[in-house]
Amino acid sequence: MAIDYNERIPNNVDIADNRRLRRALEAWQPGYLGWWSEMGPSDSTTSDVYLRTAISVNKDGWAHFGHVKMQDYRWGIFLAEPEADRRIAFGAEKGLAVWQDVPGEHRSTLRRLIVTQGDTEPASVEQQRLLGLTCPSLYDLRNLFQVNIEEGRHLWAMAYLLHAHFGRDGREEADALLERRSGDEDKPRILGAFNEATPDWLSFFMFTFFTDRDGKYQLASLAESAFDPLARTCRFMLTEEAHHMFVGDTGIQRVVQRSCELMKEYDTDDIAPYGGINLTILQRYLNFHFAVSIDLFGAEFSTNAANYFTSGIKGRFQEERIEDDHELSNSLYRLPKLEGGVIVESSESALTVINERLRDDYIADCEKGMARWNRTLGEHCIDFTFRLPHRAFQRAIGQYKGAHFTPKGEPISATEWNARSQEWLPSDAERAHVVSLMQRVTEPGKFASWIAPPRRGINGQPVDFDYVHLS
Ligand code: BYC
Repeated sequence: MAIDYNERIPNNVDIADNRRLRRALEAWQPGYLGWWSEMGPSDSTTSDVYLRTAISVNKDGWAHFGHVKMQDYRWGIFLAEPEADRRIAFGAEKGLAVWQDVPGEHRSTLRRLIVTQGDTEPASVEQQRLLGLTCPSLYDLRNLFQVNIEEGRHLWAMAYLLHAHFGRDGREEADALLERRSGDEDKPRILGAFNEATPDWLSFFMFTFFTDRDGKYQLASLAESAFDPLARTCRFMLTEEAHHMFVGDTGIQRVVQRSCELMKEYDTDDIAPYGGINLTILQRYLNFHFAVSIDLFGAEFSTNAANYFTSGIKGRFQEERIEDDHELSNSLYRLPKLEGGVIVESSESALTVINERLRDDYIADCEKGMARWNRTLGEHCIDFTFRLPHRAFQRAIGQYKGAHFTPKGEPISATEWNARSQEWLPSDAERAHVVSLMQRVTEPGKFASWIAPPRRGINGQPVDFDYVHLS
């Protein structure tokens, strides 16, 4: 499963043997490179960056480190190794052999899911395009570029599936992935969170913690798919995704740590005058990013999701570890349900609330990360606790859309929401303060005033390693 970097498009799927596919991908490549130079990280082309590149998909080869000029980076197509005699693990065809080609009856559904997944990847690169200009350190700049490069590769992964399995309409969809733009009024990206701005590094860390984590759960569900090429693609993408969440998790932890240090040093909760970010502002950013990210799981009650499951297209998180019949025709699942403006606990057909089950798994994972930030507060004896807002807070998708709730989940009127939402979401002035702190730091081992250094460097390198040679 070694990857040959001498090929025009490095890959482990033998595109050399398939002339039509190779030509189609080679025809898409210049468009991709054009998109990257227009929308990829600003001012990065001549930088020499300590990047992780996959040289094979197995354990020893997927994380190869070394300085690479951004303009020389080679994106490729890598699928996890096939599993011999893999069987469908759930739904009506449970136990049958997985599909190597797209069954005609599932073609449009699969294409739509692959396009939705693929659309998020370039979107996030577009959202993060200008962050390099205000990096808090070389270490962080390197991590940003690593995340961007890999999101670009994840776009390749989905574009490959479209080209290889969906003929002409697949090619058209792959082209359209390069045409939509995050936040564009006329041709926006598909899902809400991917049209929000990422104007500062605090937003970036929140995004990589909360929104990339949606990526983990969606990819894990698609990694269960009966469509084996999709499952194998997502399995390999998941190995890379872990680093993106690490960037968010440790990034926020370092901001919390620095805020605690400044609070102790100046004996005040208001550290804004000393170049720090107040804990209340961090909580408001957290509220915003959590709410936007849980919308990405779709509606609580979803016949789409039930159909994906029954037909074997998209499973649950770690489907094979769940102990049930994997068909769910007679199973119930408990969830909060909005009835007459009030949230009640209800048992519903497990099949129709698959999206909510995945959201539950995601929320439990977010809680673990947040507990680590709270531990940092505890270590500094600071009497403050970060909390995830209630899932009904500030929602734009599903049953809570249009209703108003406090972060504790109490229903409130639109008037009260309008009067109080600034208590819970970052104000324009707070956002402006965070943006004002974003001053570029590029001396190895030095960090901006609002963030602590990491505990250790990348791949065993020291924290003051020359992670990026700026040109
Ligand atoms: N925004 O029945 P429902 C990542 C639409 S992140 C706008 O619940 P479904 C990454 C929905 O399309 C992971 N529209 O839908 C992270 C439907 O429209 P129609 C991305 C939305 O299909 C960071 C209608 O509402 N991957 O990888 O069950 C950096 C009814 O909804 C939204 C995926 O999402 C929304 N948030 O669930 C880089 C996996 N939510 O049919 C990368 C693929 C719902 O009425 N996608 N709608 O026209 C899916 O599995 C599903 O499409 C969704 C939605 C889970 C998103």
